[in-house]
Amino acid sequence: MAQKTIEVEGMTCGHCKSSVEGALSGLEGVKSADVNLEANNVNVEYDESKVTESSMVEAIEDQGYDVRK
Ligand SMILES: [Cu+2]
Repeated sequence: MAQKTIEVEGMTCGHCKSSVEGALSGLEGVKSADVNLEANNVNVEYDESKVTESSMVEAIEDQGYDVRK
């Protein structure tokens, strides 16, 4: 199991938090996703044999947020 903190721009409220967490949790291989609104990031625990960082980034961007790379 791998863990990563992804920096995300544009999350402002509980709705943003649940959109991003929901999108990530919906990916196969993501065990948990926890958004920190104050830090503008999301901490993910995932199985790196099942999901790549780029598909997680894509899932976040699909919700309308920018990922700081
Ligand atoms: Cu919001």
